[in-house]
Amino acid sequence: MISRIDLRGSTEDPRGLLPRAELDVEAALAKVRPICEDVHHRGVEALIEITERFDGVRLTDIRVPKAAITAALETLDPAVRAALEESIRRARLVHREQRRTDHTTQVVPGGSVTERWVPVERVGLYVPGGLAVYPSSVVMNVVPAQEAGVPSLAVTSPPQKEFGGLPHPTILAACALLGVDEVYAVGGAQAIAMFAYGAGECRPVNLVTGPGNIWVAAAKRLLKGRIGIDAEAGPTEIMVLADATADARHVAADLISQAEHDPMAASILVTDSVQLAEAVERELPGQVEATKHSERIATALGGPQSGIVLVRDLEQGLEVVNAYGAEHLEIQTADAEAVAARVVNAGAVFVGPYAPVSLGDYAAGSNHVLPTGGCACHSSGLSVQSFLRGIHVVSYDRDALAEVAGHVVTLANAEDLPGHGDAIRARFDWTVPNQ
Ligand code: HSO
Ligand code: ZN
Repeated sequence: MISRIDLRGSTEDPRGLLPRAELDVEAALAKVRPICEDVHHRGVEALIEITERFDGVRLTDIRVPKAAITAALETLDPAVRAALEESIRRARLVHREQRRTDHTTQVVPGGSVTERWVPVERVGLYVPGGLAVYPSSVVMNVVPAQEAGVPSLAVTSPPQKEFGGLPHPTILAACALLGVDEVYAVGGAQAIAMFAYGAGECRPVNLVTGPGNIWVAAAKRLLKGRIGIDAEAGPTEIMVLADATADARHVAADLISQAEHDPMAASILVTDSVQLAEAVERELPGQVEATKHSERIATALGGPQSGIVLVRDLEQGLEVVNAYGAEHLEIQTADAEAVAARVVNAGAVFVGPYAPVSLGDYAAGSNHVLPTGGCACHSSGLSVQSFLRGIHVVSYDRDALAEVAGHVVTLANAEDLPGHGDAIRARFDWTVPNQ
């Protein structure tokens, strides 16, 4: 059901030894390019045709009517509504504290640099609608954007045949709860093109965030530059670092929980306990069989991207963890806090026996749009920061400029850019020496 990788005798860098599902985004580019060009040139007409081809839905309008959004909330199961409201409340608590305040550094008397944090003006949020529907992803995208103060925000999600060509009603209901009324029934690469170029009622956006499939990732790669993007999301990953104190039933359940997303999902247990490894191996088949999406879970767990990694000790375990840079990392060890403090590469860390990834997926307050594919080594998950730009505002008076003028002219000349120096010298009637 799940393979074993024994690194106990290995002294090699674990990077090359850990399997990882590679998404061939480059190959998808060729298919995505004509779709994006078509949307660029023909706008709504192209969107309607492409949507009919890929989603089997003939849209009359790409925009979801406001009445449909309101109706979705009215018919939402009250328990789901309460859960979403709590998820939103917790996410707001955490993301509100991520807001940044402008800061001014007085460099010299009369000379200062202020870093002004300014929200992106218009953002497009992509909410996938493939194997599963993700109202929780609406929360995770919209809350940080709103807390950052983004003034204009649109959501798009693929139309669903069984819901009359609208996005899934729980997605619409989540939009309603969050006060989002600009929603489009467009998915895939064409949705990213719609955001980038604008089409019909959808004005172009500055930034697109949110997870999606390979077509969405390819369109993001193609259109990056014209628009900002958060990340090219790959299949989800869970890594669990556990010792003999961990409960095998919990570990197995957590590995299964993220494998449920995608047959390409990666579920990896890293442990120094052969006993735990064996117990998890025994536990998995029964739990997999008992759960709804057992087929795709079995594929994910049995795939080369998943496995149980045996390590000599937690020291080596941490090496593996930091080399892999998992999207989600659970620490289920005796002194979980201390071990977690030594993690430097992970999208999010879940500490101890009562912080499973599922909690973070829905209601911890943390964000679940996280870097995959090892991108955690250089990138963060979605946060208020993702929707802000820091603008340096430089303010110098005559005396402050005079004080540093000589240095600027010297550096300009050292770079053979005398025109730069002259822009300084002109302000002092060319009295600053040209050296
Ligand atoms: N684990 C997913 C997020 C999610 N899980 C949404 C359930 N719904 C990627 O972080
Ligand atoms: Zn999940």
